Amino acid sequence: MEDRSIRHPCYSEDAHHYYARMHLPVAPACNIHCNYCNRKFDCVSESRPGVVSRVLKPQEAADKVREIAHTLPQLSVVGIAGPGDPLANPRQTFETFSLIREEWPDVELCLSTNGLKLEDHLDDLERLNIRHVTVTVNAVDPEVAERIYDRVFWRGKTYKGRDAARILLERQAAGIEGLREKGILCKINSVHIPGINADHLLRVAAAAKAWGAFTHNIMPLIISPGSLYERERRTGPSGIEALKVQEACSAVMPVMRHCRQCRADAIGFLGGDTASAVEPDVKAIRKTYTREEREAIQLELEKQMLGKRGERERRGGACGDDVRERRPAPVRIAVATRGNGKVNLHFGHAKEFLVYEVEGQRLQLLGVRKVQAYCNGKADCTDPASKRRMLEETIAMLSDCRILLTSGIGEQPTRLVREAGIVPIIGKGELEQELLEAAKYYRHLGRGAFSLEPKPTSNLGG
Ligand code: CLF
Ligand code: SF4
Repeated sequence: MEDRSIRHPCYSEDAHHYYARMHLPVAPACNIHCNYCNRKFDCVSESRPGVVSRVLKPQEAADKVREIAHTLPQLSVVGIAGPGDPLANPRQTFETFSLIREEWPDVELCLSTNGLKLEDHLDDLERLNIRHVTVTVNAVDPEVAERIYDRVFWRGKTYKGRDAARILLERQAAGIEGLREKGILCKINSVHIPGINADHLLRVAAAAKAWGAFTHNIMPLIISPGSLYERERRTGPSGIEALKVQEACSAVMPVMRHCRQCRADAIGFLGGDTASAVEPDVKAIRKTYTREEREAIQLELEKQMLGKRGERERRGGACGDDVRERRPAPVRIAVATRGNGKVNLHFGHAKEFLVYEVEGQRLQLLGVRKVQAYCNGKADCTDPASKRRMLEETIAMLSDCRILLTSGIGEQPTRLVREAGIVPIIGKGELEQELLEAAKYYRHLGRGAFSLEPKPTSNLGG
């Protein structure tokens, strides 16, 4: 069967290093009200769903796609994910998709919805050949859901409490079943809300499996300022808590680990974008690409990606001659990267870290730890005391990691990172290779007395 997701940066972990997506913020209205959302708040330094700088009209969105497709040859997916719910704005959403589909038949179209109106639009999705749909399902039990959703607007009426929850969950299930019948790939997103649905997410995972969903993306809660959850002083899960829930759910069904909780106007590689800006490396090329060049570049990237995957699979079972290499203890490594499968980001510029576990020759992405998102956009990033606090928070967030891989790090952060028992290593190369070498080096350190001294080859920061 054709692998429909091979170039989709969200549906394939490999693809996210090679291919980019763009979101078109054409859908301002929403038909439910989540207790963690307040779409009035718009801070360009933060990155979270439901936020957007400017809503576009369908034709403006189509023009934007043309501009980006010709300058970002890695663009493989165009999605609509807000800033409200795309299906609460069906005219804008489907008019935009129609324009894109007509002009760019090779681009994958993608939709993210709360699911309330999904069943009503299954035929539209099929007609436009939209093959990837995400539904955010935070609960499958109305008792849990009523603590997450304040209200639901359905068929001209507003529902609250248990009734609202029941309607939303029924509509979500019907819509997801409909996707399956039409052969449209479905990803389930769930927001992990400590104290509300953390334990319940296993049941959501089981439902996702029963629905035949492609993957389950469990995202740590990010609270919007002014939302009910902020007033209730709720907080998102720590990196470790998020990891625990993801691990538990991954026993039931595949879990997505590389989500960046994008804005509704995100453009570029996952983790490498800023609002409405092209990924810096690509901007520097200052070139426009024809359709043929785009396709040739994407094909070449696919070859590279599959080649790497093949290498990894061959390496997977292989062991070194040294018996001690056979079952080495896993090493957890945090990486600062802005994409392209490289270690290419300075620690001080990182707003997120990819956390990997390396065991022998096996690499597993465990998740993404965000820095800025947790400050809720409130920290004064220029004040030295705030900067120090953010630095300490960042290091605490990585406390379970033994190595930090980055393209550069200042003196003070190096000292604090080391004090936290994390070895900072400067890398500039291919991510996978750097991870393997860093883990090997760490194990080498561990055989003798553990040392935080710089590696003689000067690969350590300092
Ligand atoms: Fe956008 Fe979502 Fe499509 Fe991806 S995002 S509509 S499936 S193209 Fe991806 Fe962003 Fe996570 Fe969404 S990283 S928030 S999972
Ligand atoms: Fe906000 Fe999205 Fe929830 Fe609508 S579905 S209230 S936009 S988080």
